[in-house]
Amino acid sequence: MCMHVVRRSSESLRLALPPTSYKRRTRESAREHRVRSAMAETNGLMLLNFWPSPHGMRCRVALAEKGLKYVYREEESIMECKSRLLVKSDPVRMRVPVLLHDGKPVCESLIIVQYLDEVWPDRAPLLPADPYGRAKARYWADFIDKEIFECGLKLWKLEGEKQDEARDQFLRALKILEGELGEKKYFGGDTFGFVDVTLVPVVAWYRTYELFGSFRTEMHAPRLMAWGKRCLERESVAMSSLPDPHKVHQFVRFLRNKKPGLQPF
Ligand SMILES: N[C@@H](CCC(=O)N[C@@H](CS)C(=O)NCC(=O)O)C(=O)O
Repeated sequence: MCMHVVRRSSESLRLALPPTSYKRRTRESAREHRVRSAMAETNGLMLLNFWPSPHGMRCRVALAEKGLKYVYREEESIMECKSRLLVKSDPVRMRVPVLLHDGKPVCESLIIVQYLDEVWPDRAPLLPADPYGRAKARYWADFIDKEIFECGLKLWKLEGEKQDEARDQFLRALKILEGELGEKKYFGGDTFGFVDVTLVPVVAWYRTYELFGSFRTEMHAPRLMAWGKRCLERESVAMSSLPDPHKVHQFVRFLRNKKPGLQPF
């Protein structure tokens, strides 16, 4: 019955449209159909991302930790223009990552990770159960955002004294994080948690930070390096979620060399 209705409606569509628009329409509806069936298998989840984004990597690791399937959509030319879906989903900042859940957008990586943890609290919980533990985890996540990833941008976007200042700030932050990790296996203790998810994209970015900032992380933060290796052994973090550090460096080098007024690197 249903099949019949579909066939009849597509036939009348074919009769009503000139041949080229008919083909375009059917191609579009085939694509929409593929997306709809993929969405049905994926808890209604879709991630808009750009592969080198450390913020997007967090979301991918959190989704993998929770064993959630999702539709992945790459914003291929985010530097030049944004897709209509991204503009509609985050009209204020138009930045990735954005998680769509049943079509509703959730923006900002740390908010996305916390949202996933609230909707699927029983699958690999990421935030501690007690309010004080949660407050502490959020404090460290905020520290990592500002002192590692925001400061990391300055390592490749700046030169001279300003870059030196950024390097000092970055290395100081690594030392502080070494202290916070201490002898623990993960920031979350024995279990991989919210702070680990927040910081782990640094593993794909170390090489870039080191080459632009002229330092060796190993010399300043050996415990963090060991932590990074432990994280990489997790299925959720293994290269399906984190890109090749060499590829990240090549990409950043390309961006930097396009910036006017800076020495090519
Ligand atoms: N605080 C945001 C940062 C997101 C962000 O900076 N996204 C970058 C990619 S890493 C972006 O979309 N840049 C494009 C633009 O700003 O136009 C988060 O945690 O999600």
